[in-house]
Amino acid sequence: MLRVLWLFAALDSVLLSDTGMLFPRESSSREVKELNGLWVFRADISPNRNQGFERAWYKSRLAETGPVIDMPVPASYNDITQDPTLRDFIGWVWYEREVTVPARWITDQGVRVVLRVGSAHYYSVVWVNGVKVTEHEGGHLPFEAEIGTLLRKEPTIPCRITIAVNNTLTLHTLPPGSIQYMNDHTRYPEGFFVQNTNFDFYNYAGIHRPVLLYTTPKAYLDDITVVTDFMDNTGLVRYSVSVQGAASATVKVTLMDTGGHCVASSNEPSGVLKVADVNLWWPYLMHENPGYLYSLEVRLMAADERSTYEDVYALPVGIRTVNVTSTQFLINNKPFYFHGVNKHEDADIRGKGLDWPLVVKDFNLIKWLGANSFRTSHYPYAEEILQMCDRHGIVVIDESPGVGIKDIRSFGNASLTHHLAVMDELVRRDKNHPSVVMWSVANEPAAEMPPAENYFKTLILHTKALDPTRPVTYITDSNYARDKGAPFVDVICVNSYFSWYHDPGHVEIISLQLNTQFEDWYGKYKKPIIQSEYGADAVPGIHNDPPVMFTEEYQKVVLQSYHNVFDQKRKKYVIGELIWNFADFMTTQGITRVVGNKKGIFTRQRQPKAAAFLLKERYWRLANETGTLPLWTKYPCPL
Ligand code: BDP
Repeated sequence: MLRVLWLFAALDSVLLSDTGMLFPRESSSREVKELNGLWVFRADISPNRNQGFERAWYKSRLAETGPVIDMPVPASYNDITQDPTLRDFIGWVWYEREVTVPARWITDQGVRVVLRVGSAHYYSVVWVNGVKVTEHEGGHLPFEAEIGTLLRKEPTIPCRITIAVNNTLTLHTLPPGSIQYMNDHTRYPEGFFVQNTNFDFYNYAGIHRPVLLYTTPKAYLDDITVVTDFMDNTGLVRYSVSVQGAASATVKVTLMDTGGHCVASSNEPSGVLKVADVNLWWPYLMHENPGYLYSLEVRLMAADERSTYEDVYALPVGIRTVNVTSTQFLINNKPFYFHGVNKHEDADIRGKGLDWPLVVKDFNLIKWLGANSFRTSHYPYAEEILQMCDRHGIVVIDESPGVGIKDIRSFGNASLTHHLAVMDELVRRDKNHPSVVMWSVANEPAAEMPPAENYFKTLILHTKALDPTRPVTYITDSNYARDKGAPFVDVICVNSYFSWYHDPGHVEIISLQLNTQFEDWYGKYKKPIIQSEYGADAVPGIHNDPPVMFTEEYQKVVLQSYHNVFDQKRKKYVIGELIWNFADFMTTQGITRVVGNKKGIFTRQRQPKAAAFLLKERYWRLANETGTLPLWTKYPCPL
């Protein structure tokens, strides 16, 4: 065990940062340089996986210390080569890229140059020209470091960026895992170990999201927070701006509508903007013009003894409210029914790497399906995806990577401290997205264990303190009577797989068992309920009628049986249904998985199974019944 755990022990603990994490955007004062494309790569295959650190691979070009291969960024490295040891590799891998930085970024002392990694799974250490600039724990959120000061020390050499990434999961990581050494040398070779996990998706690793350099002036807009509300026809945008690098500064904020007209402005760093005749942000299928976004243009002016600085940042702002009653989920005071999907960041070849063609295809499929929402099961997705949700009006339940917390040792202080830090990072990144309407702190933890009560109470109260404007939940699968965390959540989210993991083949029991599930949870907690997962595997192209498990027919009949009960309960306190899963996805190998989980209504290549057509019919029916169709559906439409 110790042999792999040193990976973390050797590193400084991560300090919580109270700085902002604004998405890098170009403006008249900011430049962005993407570093996506081919990087140089090597996995550290030494027995203790530590040769890279022992021999300081970061001090020179990676190609000078051993063999290297091409590796695309962003992408998981696992499925890129034909090498089975790289697919299932556990330990440190090394990425490197040389960049030529525009000369003015270096010569102008008034410029900050920031290196940003959208995400790398799981633990990262970053060097620039051999000097460590940052490290980060967590595989799904961005991290960054100012590197301009360093580059100015040696302005003539190119900027060499080295990133070491380790995918090892321990009892205290999120998600948790454990490394198991097999010490019976009659059965396993010396040093043989495996990574155990308690979650049902492949632990893809590498640099999963864009890496980029961006500039800001020395005095800069570090963070912006907006909270929105409305009264009658007037929108209210409560904002606050935080500035770094200036002792005194003036801030001007202007809220523009989509036509570029100023609708409100102020010269204060915080305050409330009033918007007459407000265009609210509405979900897709709830309004004919969903996803309306204003632009909050923030301008900072500051000066020091040497120079003056101006920084400009434009933040998209959707004006909407979210409220929960004991039976309803309200967006802009109107009942919202989640008819949506659970997803994964997952696809052939690129694994969990951000891929624009895939992202756009998925949004087209979501809209085709008539879905109005998704949950970021089981970790935060790329911020680029949330921006798409903001624009298209797709409602999001934003989930932390707290999945597979099943071992009692993962409920201890070390785990809780890290989980709280992840919630800080998640809220800091996603707080301004109108599409995000609820935080989910975990999926299917062992919520019956005694420490779960304190763990979830602390975690949920902390998340509410970070963001008092959104409800908080975690996703449960356990018995309502034993669930220690449920008293603290705002919305009960329940996963169940009747006639699949229980009573296999017996779809006739679904109606009774699902009814009991809802009545039990509602009876005990009097909180609205989302069916946050349900479904069945279907291997595409396998048929049998009468339906048997793993056929397309069986998947359909399971869905239909659930829908009958949803239709009774949605008139009462059930506020949503999210199918498991949008698409087939890769998992660890095991006897219950045939090249991954096949509960997708689309294949991994995004082709529909029979269930997709069933769901499409239902979702459009729900939309017609409960919502307002977008303008384009009134024209010859792509349905
Ligand atoms: C649920 C989990 C999900 C799994 C699903 C399944 O939340 O991650 O993929 O079961 O087994 O309990 O298909």
